[in-house]
Parts: sequence; structure tokens; C-alpha cells
Amino acid sequence: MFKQLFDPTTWTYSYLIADEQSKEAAFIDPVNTHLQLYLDLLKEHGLTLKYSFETHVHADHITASGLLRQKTGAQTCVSKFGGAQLVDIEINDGDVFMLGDEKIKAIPTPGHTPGCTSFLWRDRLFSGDSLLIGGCGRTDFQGGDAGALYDAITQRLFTLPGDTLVYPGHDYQQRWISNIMQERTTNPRLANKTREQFIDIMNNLNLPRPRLIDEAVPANRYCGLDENERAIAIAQRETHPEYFCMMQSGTTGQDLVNAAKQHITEVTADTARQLLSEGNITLIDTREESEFGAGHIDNAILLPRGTIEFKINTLPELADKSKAVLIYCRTGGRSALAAQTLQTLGYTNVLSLASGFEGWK
Ligand SMILES: N[C@@H](CCC(=O)N[C@@H](CS)C(=O)NCC(=O)O)C(=O)O
Ligand SMILES: [Fe+2]
Repeated sequence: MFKQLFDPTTWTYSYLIADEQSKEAAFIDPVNTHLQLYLDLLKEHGLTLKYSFETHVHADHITASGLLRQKTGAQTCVSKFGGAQLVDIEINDGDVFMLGDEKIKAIPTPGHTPGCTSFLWRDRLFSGDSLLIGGCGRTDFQGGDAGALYDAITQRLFTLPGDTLVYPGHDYQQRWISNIMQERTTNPRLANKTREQFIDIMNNLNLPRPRLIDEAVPANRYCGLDENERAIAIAQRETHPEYFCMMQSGTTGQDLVNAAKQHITEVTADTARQLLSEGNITLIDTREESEFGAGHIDNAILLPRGTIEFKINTLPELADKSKAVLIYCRTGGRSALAAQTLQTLGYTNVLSLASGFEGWK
């Protein structure tokens, strides 16, 4: 299944590709203002969104990728040279993504930006802003490089079969589709042009800055998420690590704990003692049952970290989400993650014992 979608405000094309058998789907360059339309489309066709691809970090509109992940669990994918954060999959040259048996191959086409990537599915090329119909992406901002763009288009795209369909990231004249042969032979910036001629053309376009650039680029560096949505994404990465399973491969558990600690409040053992003596605070031990059995702080309620989401409604002490909660584990790592989970679940007054039970003792 295939759909070409158009955002008239920014003249952006977005694409939906789905495998009818497995019902797995992907978006390429979704636009944030159409989030509900995308969710409706997925629902209407019974599709599971597996990937949300970016051809690049856009300067003219805000991507829906981060919100699609939040709503559907899809993985956001952008080039490892895109400089974006909170990305699930950093794309490398030649990476192949599967929707059922359907293959989508990534082809790096830097130049408009260093992280520009085109995607090839069957006989269809999604060229982003690298190759446009009768044009190409500008190279005068965001690390643009006209020479690199010439090399990418001529060596990586114009070498594809001539009847490969070209679906661009934008068109400003209401054209929807082209093919490689047409662009190779008629594109005024590229046909019969040397690298030097192309660079000269690109250096003299004198285009106005995109209207939304100052808003779009910072947001797109975080998959289109604003600050509040970023905090939710970080929390979701904690509670649903499966959404982020291919996330930057070097990420460690300690990185996640450190990220959680940015978003929670920690207290020392002395402060914890003081608060407990004053009363009116719920004390939670988020270690495993065996650790709790071997010794715990008086009056602590056992709520192992892996059970929080499921058991929370069964504990009368946690019914009031505005009541203070102090949470601890062995050394403060698991309790940081658990505190973040509680915050995600709506608790407004959560503290984590920085030193854990070890420090308390
Ligand atoms: N007028 C548009 C900006 C259009 C624009 O600069 N588009 C970029 C792609 S993000 C481009 O490369 N355009 C190439 C061209 O117009 O030749 C806006 O304000 O958003
Ligand atoms: Fe662009």
C-alpha cells in the first residue's frame, strides 16, 4: 500500500508505505500538523506503524516523528549525521528496513544537509530535498555543501534505473512525481552540468530564508518534540525500552539512570529521615522481594520497579497522586527510574533517596 500526502502550508510531501500482509507500515517525512490524519489512516487500514523515517532534519516544517512514536510505538529513524537527539535508529549507508517482506533501503545523499538520506522502496525513490522535480535542495544553510550534493545526486541517484520513480520532499509548483531519466536529462540544475557549474548555480540562488527555520530546526533536532514532550519521551524510553531497542547502540543502563536523574528530585539520607519523622509521606521500596526480605526501612511498602505500572492502583497509600512519595532502592539508580515512572503516571511530589538503602544504613 502506498500513499503520497501533501501539506499545503509548507508544500511538503509525506509518504505512507505499508505491507498488506503483515500490516507493518512506515511514514517518510510526516508533518506534525497532520498527526491525527496519520493516526486515522493507520487505524482505517489496520496498520501497525513500525518506522517513521526522516529524509533530514527539516528547516521548513516540524516533523510528526516524535509524536508518532509516543502514540504508536513506532521507531524514529534519521541519519547518524543528522545531529538529532532521542532518535531510535541512527541510519547508516545501505541500511535496509523491512515491512513484512518489503524492503526499504537507505541511500545517503548529503548536500542539502549533511544527514540527508534518500529511501528506495521497490521502483520508488523518496529523495527528500536532495533531488527535487526540476531542482534540488538549497545548500546555503544547515551545513549545506553544493559539491557534496552534486556527487550524491550524480553518483548515487542518477545511477539508478531510469524508470525509477522519484517522489520528492517538496514541490512548489504542484508537481507530484518524476523519474530518474527525466531528472537526469532535463533537470536545469543538473542535466549536462559540470560539478563547477552546479556549485556556481547553487551559490547564486539567493533564496529567502524558510519562514519557520528558527522554530523548525531546534524542534526537529528532538524528533519534533517540544520540551514537555521530550520529557515524556525520555520517560517513555524508561518505561517502554522496547520502543528504543535499537537506540544509539552505545547507550547503557547508567545513561538511562543519568537521564532520569535530570528529571526527578533526589534527597539525602538525612533529609529523608527528617521527612519521615515529620510524617505524611509514603515510603516505597522499589527493590526485589528478596532484597526487601533481607532488610528494609521501617514502614516501607514493597513495590518492585518492574511491577509499578500494574500494582499502583492496588495500593491505597498511592491513591492520592499529590501526596508526597519517597522511593528508594539499593543505591539510587532503580529508584531514580521508578521516580520518573511515577511522575509519568501523574504523581506530582516524588522524591528519590539518592544514596539508597546502602547509604541509609
Ligand atoms: N518558502 C519556503 C522555503 C522553501 C525552501 O527554502 N525550501 C528548501 C527545502 S527545506 C529548498 O531547498 N528549496 C529549494 C528551492 O526552492 O529551490 C518556506 O518559507 O518554508
Ligand atoms: Fe529541507
